[in-house]
Amino acid sequence: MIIIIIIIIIVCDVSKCWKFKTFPCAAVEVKNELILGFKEGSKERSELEKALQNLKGKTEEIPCVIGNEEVWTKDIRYQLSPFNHSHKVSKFCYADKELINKAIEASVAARREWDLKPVADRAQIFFRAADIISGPKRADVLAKTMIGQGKTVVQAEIDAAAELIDFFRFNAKHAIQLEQQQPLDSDGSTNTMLYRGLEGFVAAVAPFNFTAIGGNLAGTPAIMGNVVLWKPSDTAMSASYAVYKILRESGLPPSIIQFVPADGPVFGDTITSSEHLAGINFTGSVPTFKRLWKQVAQNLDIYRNFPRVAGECGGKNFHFVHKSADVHSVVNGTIRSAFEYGGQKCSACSRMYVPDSLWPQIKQELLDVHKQIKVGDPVEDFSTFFSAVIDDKSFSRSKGWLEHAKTSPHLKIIAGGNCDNKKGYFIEPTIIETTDPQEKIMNEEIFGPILTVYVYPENDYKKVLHLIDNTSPYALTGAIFSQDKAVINEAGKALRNAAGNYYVNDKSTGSIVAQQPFGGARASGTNDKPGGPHYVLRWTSPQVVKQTHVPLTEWKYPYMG
Ligand SMILES: *[C@@H]1O[C@H](CO)[C@@H](O)[C@H](O)[C@H]1NC(C)=O
Ligand SMILES: *[C@@H]1O[C@H](CO)[C@@H](O)[C@H](O)[C@H]1NC(C)=O
Ligand SMILES: *[C@@H]1O[C@H](CO)[C@@H](O)[C@H](O)[C@H]1NC(C)=O
Ligand SMILES: *[C@H]1O[C@H](CO)[C@@H](O)[C@H](O)[C@H]1NC(C)=O
Repeated sequence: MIIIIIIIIIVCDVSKCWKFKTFPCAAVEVKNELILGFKEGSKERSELEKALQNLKGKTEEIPCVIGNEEVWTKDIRYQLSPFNHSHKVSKFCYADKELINKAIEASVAARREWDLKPVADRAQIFFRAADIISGPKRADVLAKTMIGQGKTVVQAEIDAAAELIDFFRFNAKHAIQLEQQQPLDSDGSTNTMLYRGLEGFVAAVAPFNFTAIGGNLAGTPAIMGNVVLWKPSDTAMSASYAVYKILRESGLPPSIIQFVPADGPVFGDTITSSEHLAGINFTGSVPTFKRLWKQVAQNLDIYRNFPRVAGECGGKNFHFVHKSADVHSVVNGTIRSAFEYGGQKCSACSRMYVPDSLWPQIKQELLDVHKQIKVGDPVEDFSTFFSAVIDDKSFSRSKGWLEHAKTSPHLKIIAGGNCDNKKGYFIEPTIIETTDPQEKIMNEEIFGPILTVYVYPENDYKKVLHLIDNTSPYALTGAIFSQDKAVINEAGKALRNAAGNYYVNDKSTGSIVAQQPFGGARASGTNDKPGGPHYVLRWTSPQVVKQTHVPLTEWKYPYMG
């Protein structure tokens, strides 16, 4: 009993809790969602198989949702299944400028009431949505992520179930806990920090590669009292709409999140021309992010507030191998990091540095594993390791890199190298060796299943650390493999600015909400670390209220006497 009371005091500083009536605030206990195994014969597997079967050959119709109204425009688009592009997964429409402006008006009109709701009430909606995804809708969201975005069972599970559920639960918890961070009181007066939403709307521009990111981009600002225009990715439409509907089913009022599929530039131009733009939460490419930021700068005079511009862009993530490394970890970690989800994660390893002494062994093991990697249809065959890349644009980009590798004098393909888009957008897992560590394949983002290795003279490792830091404009993730403590220390210092998420003896991917909050600096983005407690602060504009409870009795100061 005593222990419980002490915990309550520590967790929520009781006096403030009473003051803000959020008691019992210590009750918010959140754990990471368990990742299910989907073994043959398990309940989750049979539910998933049923959900996949239900979607087979079907085309879902997805409208724009503005306020409470489903709207169709004439600009019709289709989402294709990456591994079977003759399957139209969804039919949707682009909102035009006028409709986007309508969405802005509806949002702004709904803002005040939403922002005045107690945070605990808003958070409840997201806890409920997390429970629905964790339970009755898990299979549906997973199946849509698999068929629509080409994910395997496990990749869909860690994204559309585990990560999304974690984002909703932890961000709701962080939002509630933030209320407990309050300023000091003084004799005769009390001070209160009100965590207001931003005055205006937040635009959320989501990528295709994580169903969870779409939900978080739109959801987290809403938990904090903001209204949001969500532009889902064309190639993640079906899973995004499922998440949107779950949020509504969980009690999210209309107009808090507007579901606005749109052409990127039309969306960007329209939101940045509104005086009500209060923030942009973006995930996508560097050029698109820079374009948005420049538009904001150009329109600065029209805004009521300085819009907050936050973005996560790409990466050119490295694995650095020291001669003291455990070779099995290097091989297993690199295969997963470089090839899971076809390398379409911003954290995927795409450049590796290996000492010449270890290269023969590492190369042999990489080639052995490479032979076992199954690429194909993740629905027909659950043992598929990864599937097709997302669309024809992505396919052409990877194909271009394979052609480059075949013609560049510094590059040699040692495994894979082929591609085929007859049925789906398939790229073989490809391993390339480079003799030039500054070859452009070592510094530009690829976003496909292509890994390039530079073999260095074992004793030059200090130079190589410097090289890693200076090769690419990105600084998202990176890993070092070494059993030598001094080297681990030294590398940590040399690579301090080379990655926002840095791994020692682990692969460069796989961050988990609340364990490894995620993000990088340099060209990789604004490093706001979604998945951590700081993240919610980006979406609030606090107001401090000082209230004095005694009369003001003087206007003169003592020194004047
Ligand atoms: C691919 O999609 C088409 C159109 O929905 C369908 O007829 C065909 O059976 C699918 N192929 C496979 C292998 O699922
Ligand atoms: C990968 O890890 C497994 C243990 O899970 C080990 O048996 C295997 O040898 C490793 N593979 C390689 C190529 O090192
Ligand atoms: C997802 O893909 C986009 C490109 O569309 C990329 O910019 C982003 O970094 C990726 N995010 C993650 C978490 O993989
Ligand atoms: C916006 O949300 C995405 C997805 O969670 C995240 O990657 C990005 O860093 C966010 N921006 C901010 C301000 O946190």
